[in-house]
Amino acid sequence: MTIAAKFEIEFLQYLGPDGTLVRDDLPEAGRDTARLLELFKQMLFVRTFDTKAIALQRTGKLGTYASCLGHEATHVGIGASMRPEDVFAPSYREYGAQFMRGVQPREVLLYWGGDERGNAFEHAPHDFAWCVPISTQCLHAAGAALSFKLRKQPRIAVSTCGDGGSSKTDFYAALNSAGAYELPLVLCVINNGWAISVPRSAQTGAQTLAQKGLAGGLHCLQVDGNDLIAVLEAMRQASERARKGYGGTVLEFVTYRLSDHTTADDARRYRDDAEVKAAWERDPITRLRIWLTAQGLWSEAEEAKWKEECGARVDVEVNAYLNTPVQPVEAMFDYLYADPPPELLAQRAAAIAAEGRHG
Ligand SMILES: Cc1ncc(C[n+]2csc(CCOP(=O)(O)OP(=O)(O)O)c2C)c(N)n1
Ligand SMILES: [Mg+2]
Repeated sequence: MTIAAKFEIEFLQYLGPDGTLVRDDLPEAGRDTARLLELFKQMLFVRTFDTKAIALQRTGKLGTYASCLGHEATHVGIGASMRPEDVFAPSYREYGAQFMRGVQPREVLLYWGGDERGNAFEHAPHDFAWCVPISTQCLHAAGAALSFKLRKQPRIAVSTCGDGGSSKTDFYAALNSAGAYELPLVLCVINNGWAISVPRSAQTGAQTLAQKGLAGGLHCLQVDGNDLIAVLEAMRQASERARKGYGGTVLEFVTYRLSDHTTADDARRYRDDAEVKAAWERDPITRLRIWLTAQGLWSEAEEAKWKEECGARVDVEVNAYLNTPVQPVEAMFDYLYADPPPELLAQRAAAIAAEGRHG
């Protein structure tokens, strides 16, 4: 038999679910304990924010919201691995990555509160807005990566999509172009086990989602997405390859969606409690807390103090959101067309009249 090609997919993990190391060849990301501690604190902040956002939605102060519970290590690790001049093209729940890029929590709240001004990130000028049409952001990132290559800039584009998103043509087209043109693109597939009510097992016949990149000639790696050290090391490898001109990477981060899909969903209708309970055993925050505590870098008292500070910081953001004057009703018509068609102009006038104003 003649073999045309052979492939293997590596699974990267350093810190196991019980908070102990599963291998002793720690990469730089695992030895830089000061940075790990900062990122752990950031993960706690993200969880505090997420809990508050759900409470806001439940009390009628926010529209539908997509929780990031359980994804903290993957999200924070991705954002922490990028340089300010790079470009991030997210889907809709990667707040942890976005906060590391400079997006403000108040902007996230504005967006989910139905105010598109939340999309205009004051301190993350290079990044794309949230992208709800599944995986189309992968193509935006590929386009950005192509422009970096043509301009000979040492920048990279990073995009995130879900396990469900990795079934979309846009994802395949993005990885194909990255392979064909050797683009500085990092495609992060965040495999959280579910695409709304579709489980990973029904999503694809592929053994791993990482291997999808093989078809495009990309570097591929499967990563424990609940292990911050593994996330940082995987991102380092992929970013270095991209920046040095060796082309793109597909990283599959294996994590779990501990929440409902969004606040408009009730996952108890299609998901076993036992599965969720087992997933909590792999929680990214717990395992890093155990490890940092064992290193003498963290304690219960410090956590209590930090959580209080997180709460206060989140309150400032929530107040900024709640105190943002709402846009005039006609704003929803004003950024679609340079010359709106007559039907829209009529609707615009009707909306203003319904508010009791004359526009
Ligand atoms: C093109 C397109 N088709 C369908 C939808 C409806 N939709 C919203 S989220 C979602 C599931 C996405 O699952 P996954 O990619 O795993 O991401 P996750 O929500 O788990 O982060 C679907 C089908 C959409 N937003 N866009
Ligand atoms: Mg998913």
